[in-house]
Amino acid sequence: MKLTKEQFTEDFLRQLQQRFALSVEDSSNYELYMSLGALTRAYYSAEWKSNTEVLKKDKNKQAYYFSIEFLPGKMLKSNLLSLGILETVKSGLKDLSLNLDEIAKAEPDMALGNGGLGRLASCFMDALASSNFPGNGNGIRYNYGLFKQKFVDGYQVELPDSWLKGGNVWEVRKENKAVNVGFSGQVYMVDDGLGNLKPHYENQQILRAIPYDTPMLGFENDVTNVMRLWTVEIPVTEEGNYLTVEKRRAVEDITAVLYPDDSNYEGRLLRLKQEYFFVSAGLQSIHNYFLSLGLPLSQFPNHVAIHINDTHPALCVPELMRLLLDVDGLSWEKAWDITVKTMSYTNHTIMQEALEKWPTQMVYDLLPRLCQIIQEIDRRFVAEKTPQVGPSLVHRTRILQNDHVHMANLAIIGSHSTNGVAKLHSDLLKNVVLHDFYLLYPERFNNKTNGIAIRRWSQLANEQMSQVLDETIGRSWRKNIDDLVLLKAYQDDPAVWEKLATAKRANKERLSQFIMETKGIEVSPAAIFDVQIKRLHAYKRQLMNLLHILKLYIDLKENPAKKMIPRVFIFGAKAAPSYDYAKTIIKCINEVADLINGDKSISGQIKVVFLENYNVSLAELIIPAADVSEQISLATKEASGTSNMKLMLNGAITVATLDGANVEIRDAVGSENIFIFGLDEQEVYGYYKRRDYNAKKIYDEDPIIQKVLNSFIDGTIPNIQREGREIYESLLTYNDEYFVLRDFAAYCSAQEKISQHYADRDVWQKMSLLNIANASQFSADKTVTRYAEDIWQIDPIF
Ligand code: 26W
Repeated sequence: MKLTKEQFTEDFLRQLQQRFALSVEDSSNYELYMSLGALTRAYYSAEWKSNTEVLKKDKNKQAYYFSIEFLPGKMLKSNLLSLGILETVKSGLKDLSLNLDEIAKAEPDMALGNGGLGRLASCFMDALASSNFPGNGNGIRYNYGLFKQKFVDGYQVELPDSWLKGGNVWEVRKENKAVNVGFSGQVYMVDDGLGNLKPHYENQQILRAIPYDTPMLGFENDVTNVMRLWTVEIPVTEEGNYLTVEKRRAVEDITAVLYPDDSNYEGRLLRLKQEYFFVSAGLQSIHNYFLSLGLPLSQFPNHVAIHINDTHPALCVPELMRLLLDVDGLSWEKAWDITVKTMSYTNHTIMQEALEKWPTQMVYDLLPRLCQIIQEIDRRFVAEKTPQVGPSLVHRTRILQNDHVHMANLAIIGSHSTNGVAKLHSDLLKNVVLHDFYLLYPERFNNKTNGIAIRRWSQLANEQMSQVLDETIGRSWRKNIDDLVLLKAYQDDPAVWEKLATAKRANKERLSQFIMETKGIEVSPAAIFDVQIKRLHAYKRQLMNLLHILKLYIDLKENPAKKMIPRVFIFGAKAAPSYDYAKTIIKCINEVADLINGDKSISGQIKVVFLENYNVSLAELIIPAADVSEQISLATKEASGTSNMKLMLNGAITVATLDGANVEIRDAVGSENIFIFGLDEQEVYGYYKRRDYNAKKIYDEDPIIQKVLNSFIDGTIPNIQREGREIYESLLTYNDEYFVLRDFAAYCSAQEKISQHYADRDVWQKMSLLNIANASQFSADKTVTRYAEDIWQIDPIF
């Protein structure tokens, strides 16, 4: 949009007065933020309206991304960037002696997600709009987002995230689009007098689902899609509807809190309620919209694509069947054909403990009609497939097994596409994890490597680097991300290396200051900033990072004259509140940090910083300052990873196992510009097959590992009597589930190589430059375009 600075300041001052009756001098950052947000909303409202109208008139096919998590972070600056007015607003505010970054801090992070899966959903929302696709989100408006993390005595403590308490400028409540969602009771099929069986419900609990729409703006293209999030309310009925406090609470609980588990399935009734609630509300609203277009139902899949983001929304399959059967009166065959053509599914993890399976009885009690439909889908699947492929394959792939509903099976059988999120991961799905389904439906399997919203992770997060890029290759990369490759032409240009190094240094200084302010730890921006930021999980092996830190520390203690290139090890990670082992690792990292940071004898050559409350905003601060990107999961365990892509884009060099998208990052940058180490997929499966992994033997034969592990139980690290023992036992008594000890030596030598390379500034800068230059292939714009073309069959329309 076009906006002069003068127009902006005038609009802004008016907003401030109208909203809060305040002048700039008397306003808090929060008031300034709310006014700026409201003004931004006003700036995009016309285009939002016209987009909605165009879609309704042209009846274009739209995609709906059903996800139980979205993790957008802050939206003020990204909306201003998309509108093309970020610079104007910045300088307009400056004229008023205000600072946009300070004002933006008043916005709470919208953290309705745990980690990779939720952040990916938000990167996709950005990419869909920016690539002109009509694609919308559908999810839950949790009153409380992911918990806030605090450390008390080195332990993680969780605090509630009441992000809505100050109001949310971006959302719009759509009362007239509310729908009813029914739970429990009994259902009977009754003849409607015309020979059709219709469900008759008794004692059903009816709840109201209210949508809140948040526009998702495309980058400088006037596109606004919608992320629709649902909140539960108690319906007001004509005869009145008095509920006790307890009953009210039970209802409101449905959209009260985000479950903080990112990989551990727990069969909790409330979670199942959440899943059905947003699935049913979303599908009903899509169904209503479709009916309003006046098209025959057979056309449904030509106008609607529904994406099931992991299994949490897999009830989309039986719920769409229910609408087509019970509301529209279609035959089973027609309804099934439409459903399969409409649905597609992404798998995000191979971790067995994350696979959802609900007790059939629980599904029956909560969702009796849906359970009938699931049973019928299962019955027909068995009847159709058994003659084709025999009973044992059918037995392994059917939806109902051992009195449980297997959600992945439901999602695969009820959709036309199943994809993994990186090449390696998709191959594992085909060949190992979902091999039986691959035998049944080979044509349904495909790969869609994850991607990131490049604009947020460069233009917004890293202004310093973006400016160097502008000066070097021109500004076109800001819109055409592929133009980042133009940077390759400068790979041997010391002047460009120098500029990029200066930008990195400025970002490191900014982070150092933050570390000083929040943790009181002094770190030198001249040190290597070595970063591991992701959820805390045993398979991600933060523990291996810690063991390496201890090795370096022990080395320095034993050889006081030794000089190393100083390193700052930076961690950001939340543990699921019920995940004891992950919390143990947090405590150990914190104690090691205290020990090392306080030890004057090593002259500050190592510092360890565990930043609290890792979230999107903190990622935006850490990533631009990183030199080294730790991607060290056990091969086969990390489906893709996406922080690996963000760090690469910001010029960090990756130390990685051949896991997830690391493999494709290596292919993109070349083996000489990444540090690969450790077991590969074949070797990991070799150990599983032979069952001959022996951690104790590795320990017995390696004096360094002995020293490092003994430090956990011999008092070297203070205050971890219980935790140190737990770690020690997990590795030696319980045989080191994620092969940390097996990969440790290779990891240490990769780390040594990193130090050597860093010592040669030119070598390092060139590697860093090539990482930036090759990052565009991981743009979410490309990823969603592949989804649009191969899976959803939607066209760019705006
Ligand atoms: C039932 C509990 C539960 C909740 C969330 C199980 C599993 C999940 C997610 C699927 C976990 C997740 O976030 N997976 C991550 O997805 C990212 C986006 O595709 C990948 O980059 C990560 O590798 C993967 O761990």
